[in-house]
Amino acid sequence: MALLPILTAPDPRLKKKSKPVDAVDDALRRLMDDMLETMYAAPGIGLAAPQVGVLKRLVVLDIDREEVKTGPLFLVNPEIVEASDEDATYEEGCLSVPEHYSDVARPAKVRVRYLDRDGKQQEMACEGLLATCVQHEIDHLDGILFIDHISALKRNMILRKLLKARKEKEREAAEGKPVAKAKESVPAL
Ligand code: GNR
Ligand code: NI
Repeated sequence: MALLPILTAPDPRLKKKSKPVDAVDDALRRLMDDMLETMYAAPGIGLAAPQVGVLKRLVVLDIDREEVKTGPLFLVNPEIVEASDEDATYEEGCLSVPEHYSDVARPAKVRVRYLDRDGKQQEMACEGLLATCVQHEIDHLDGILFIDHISALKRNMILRKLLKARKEKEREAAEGKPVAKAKESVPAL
């Protein structure tokens, strides 16, 4: 098992359409296990393969709330086959859009068809947070982030902040953070 680095916006790989998985084999199961471990460590309730730089239609999920407890779920080539007319709004976040949250309206109930960990076709009826999360993850497979569902003004503000935070981090890494050294040097003054 291994923790995988999670890509953050703006990253061109998060905007790409992922390719269908053609075989559910041991290599794919290994990737799913690493994704699940990465998701728990983050922590998050879902993770799509493109978030770890793998452009395959693959999602892991584990929702553990009072209303919904799913246990770990592995969705290969997931497809929405039915969606309710009625919408539900949740405040969404994303591991690829760290520290930003926005209300997003989506169909309140969906039916999803997918291949499970053994490559067997399954269907699952989803509502509440699970319905939101499944749609959020399938969006990732199509290069769509939750910020693509909000106003351009708000989206661009978030993207600018993420870019600024990344540049600051890169600059600190390049200069070497002198925190510990500065403290040590105080008594010597
Ligand atoms: O951990 C996550 N929480 C979350 C909350 C509301 C709506 C969607 C999500 S998914 C997110 C993890 C993530 O980024 N998955 O792609
Ligand atoms: Ni996400």
